[in-house]
Amino acid sequence: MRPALSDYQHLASGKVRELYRIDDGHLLFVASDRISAYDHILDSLIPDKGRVLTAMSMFFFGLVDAPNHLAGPPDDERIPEDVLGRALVVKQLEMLPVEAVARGYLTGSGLIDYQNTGEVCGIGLPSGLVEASKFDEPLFTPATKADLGEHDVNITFDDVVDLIGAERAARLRDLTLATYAQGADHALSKGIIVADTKFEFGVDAQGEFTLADEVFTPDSSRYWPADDYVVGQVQNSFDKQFVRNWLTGPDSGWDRHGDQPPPPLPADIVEATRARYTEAYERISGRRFDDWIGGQR
Ligand code: Q0N
Repeated sequence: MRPALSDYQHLASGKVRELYRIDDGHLLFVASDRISAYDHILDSLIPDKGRVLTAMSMFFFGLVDAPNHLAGPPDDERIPEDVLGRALVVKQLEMLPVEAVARGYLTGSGLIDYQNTGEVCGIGLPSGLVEASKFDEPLFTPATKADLGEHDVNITFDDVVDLIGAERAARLRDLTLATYAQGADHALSKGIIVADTKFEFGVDAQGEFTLADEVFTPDSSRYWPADDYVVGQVQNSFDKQFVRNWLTGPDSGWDRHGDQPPPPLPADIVEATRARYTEAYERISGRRFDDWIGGQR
């Protein structure tokens, strides 16, 4: 008999993820079907999104060399029925107070900082870079976690040294860049550019640096279709482009710079977005999403 979710103490909420306490040393990490766009959590759910992202994260935990926080299989008996397929039993870690970001391309807050200072996180860059420029070597661009609803703040490597010490900072940088290279090289071989990604690391009871949270999902990373990559312009999002186009197009009636929440998505936009998530998983993993847990229920 599986437990109910209400048997577990709720510990933390992200925009679209939740964390519960199972017991001393174990947590339940739950991915929802919620989706965000333009810094809003939409009222519409994307069916299967939580299961797809959980399947993707599991695939990449298996692909990369870094130790991870998994503490049981995806069908673990400690996972409640109603979150089966979108929840994982994980080891409780001592989390590092740094968002470990790796960037292979210049975009987002990296581009803003570059345009203002010529640097990203204190790293001086050549002049002439533009939106979506590929770096010669990926950058470690740490940030500090902001409160819910706020944006993370980019910090320098020296700031990381001040937060966790020189030895841990160097280890965090090296592990972040090595892990990004492994995941991004694999995704690119399947036609998806992972422009950047954010990891959360913790330290386990043995002092080992351990990957936590979700890894290489389109929520923690920018996924771009490799076929359409053009330097100098904003790239399409592999997963959210239908949502963005509809929200900013003539049919939504929504002003993204105004003070209203976004309207619910039409069913065809929901379905197209669901199909994009599934396509990304199937292309990257080489597995069928129907074979993931919960697919036959
Ligand atoms: C932890 N966060 C931030 C889920 C994601 N294995 C762990 N051990 C201890 N703490 C954490 C983890 C993990 N994963 C991670 N907060 C605590 C992101 N959360 C926000 C809420 O939803």
